Amino acid sequence: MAYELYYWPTIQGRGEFVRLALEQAGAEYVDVARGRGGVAAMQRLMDGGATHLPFAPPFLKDGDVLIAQTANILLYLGRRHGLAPHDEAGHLWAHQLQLTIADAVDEAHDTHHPIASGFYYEDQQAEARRRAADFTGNRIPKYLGYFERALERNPQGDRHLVGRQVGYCDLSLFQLVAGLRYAFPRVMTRLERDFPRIIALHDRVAAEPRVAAYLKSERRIPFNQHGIFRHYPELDNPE
Ligand SMILES: N[C@@H](CCC(=O)N[C@@H](CS)C(=O)NCC(=O)O)C(=O)O
Repeated sequence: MAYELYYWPTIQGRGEFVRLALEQAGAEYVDVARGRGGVAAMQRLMDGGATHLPFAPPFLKDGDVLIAQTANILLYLGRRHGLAPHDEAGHLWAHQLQLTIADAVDEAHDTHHPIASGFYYEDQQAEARRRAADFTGNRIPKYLGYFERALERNPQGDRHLVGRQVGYCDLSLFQLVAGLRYAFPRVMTRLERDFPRIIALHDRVAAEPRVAAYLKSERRIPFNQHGIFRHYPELDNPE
């Protein structure tokens, strides 16, 4: 039976981390809200149509199993599709890395919405500038420095974050880099030379046959100004 992925239909957002795992696994899935069911089908589950109620998308339905929270979904898929180690320590390490990527994604979002998601960007622009200056000056280097070290210390080689084959953390790190490049191109141009292992991993993931086919397909919608990663030139502070 095909997985059902529920996510907002017009943005990559957090759904993209799940899509990349499904695509790399070669798993059959239906992107429900992009299809005939639309957002209404997604809303129905959140409004009480499910026992294990999701708070927010993305969520994944596998028959009777309904799972929300991006890192939790990837924990589930990782085990089933060989995208994470099976032993407990390796499995938890992959989950830890994924939760850290999730933190970085939250902070990337907060650069353009530092006060509240419900307010317009224009009504929090001054705070956004301050937040983005800190994110680009301190937080991106700290997060990327951490993942660079994690790659360097992988006992099975620096081509992957965990183990010796492409896993869901590698796919997510690829997506984090892609998002940061879209949102902060000038900052990233300046920073990337400090993180050669991450950039090499990004390029290898993009060249994985299933990922490459996905990136060229219509299923991969472009980054846009409604997603988590948004490009506001005034926030792309290269200093
Ligand atoms: N921690 C959750 C965050 C989920 C989340 O914030 N989803 C967004 C879309 S990317 C949403 O629709 N949020 C609605 C809300 O928070 O009210 C995850 O990683 O899945």
